[in-house]
Amino acid sequence: MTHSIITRLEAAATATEARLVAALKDVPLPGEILRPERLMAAMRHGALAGGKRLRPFLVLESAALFGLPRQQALTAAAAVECVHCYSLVHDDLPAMDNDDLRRGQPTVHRAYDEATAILAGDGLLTLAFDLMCDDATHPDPKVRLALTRGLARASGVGGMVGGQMLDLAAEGRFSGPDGAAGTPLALSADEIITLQSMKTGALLAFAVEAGGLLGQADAPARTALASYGRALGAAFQIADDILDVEGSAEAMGKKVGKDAAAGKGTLVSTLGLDGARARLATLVEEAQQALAPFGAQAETLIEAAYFVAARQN
Ligand code: GRG
Repeated sequence: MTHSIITRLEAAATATEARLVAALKDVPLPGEILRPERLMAAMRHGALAGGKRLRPFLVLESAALFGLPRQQALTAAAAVECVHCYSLVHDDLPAMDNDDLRRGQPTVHRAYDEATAILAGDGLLTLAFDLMCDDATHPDPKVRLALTRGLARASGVGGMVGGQMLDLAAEGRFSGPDGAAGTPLALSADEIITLQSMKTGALLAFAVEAGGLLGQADAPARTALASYGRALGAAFQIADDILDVEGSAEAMGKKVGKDAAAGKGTLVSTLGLDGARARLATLVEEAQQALAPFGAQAETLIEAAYFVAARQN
């Protein structure tokens, strides 16, 4: 890992957090009546208590390929991070993963209560779309509209929310597509890849595509970014599956060993650890090749693919 990617990740995190702090103030915006203090505090807990800020970093770095200064891509980056933070708050709820720890801190429903955590997640999701529609996101309303729709498609029923639904079915939480109630489904590697591309890949890939939308990139550049984003998203999830087996709760800031405990099929259980590591290496290679048209300009995004594969949390 080079010093430069760490520095750039930290800079993206600092700038995004400043944008989130500004968006999460108690003072109501025009059109709002008042912002309940407890709700805002819970939202700040969910959005500001740590995190790598990888998705905002991807928005900023892909926008930089088209010459956009960081400040001009920051509102879109914060919008994507709000969706990510909402998904973590809701994923940790008792009805979902029932986790006590996230980013090394008590989860929002542990720090507050379940109903407040549900509303904090709802608030972060709606705030994401408020930010994406804001004039500060881009001066051209057509660009803002494309970003807003892209975010909705990546986060919604055919993306993250749909992927979470398939994930619950795979854990056998209820009657799955084959009618097996209460038992984990034996998914094929292809089914796992689809599920993961929805649950975690879609938002990561959108973060990359958002840079192209902000930069009003031409079709070949957008295709290259989409290929990179897909490979990166898949690599991120395999790395997560490997960390769930090999990582420590201390480094991860959350419980590990959850997939095996839930009897959940992952690419590690399907391909084995070595098979999963080999696929991870192939995906990193694919991500790198996808960015070839950008030459040396894409160095940071290429390094990001290596970072995602090698990360310890
Ligand atoms: C509840 C609608 C809904 C969706 C939840 C993304 C997701 C779907 C759940 C997250 C559960 C999880 C731990 C998935 C594994 C991959 C993942 C998204 C890890 C957390 O993302 P990082 O590593 O987290 O980018 P930080 O804390 O760095 O932001």
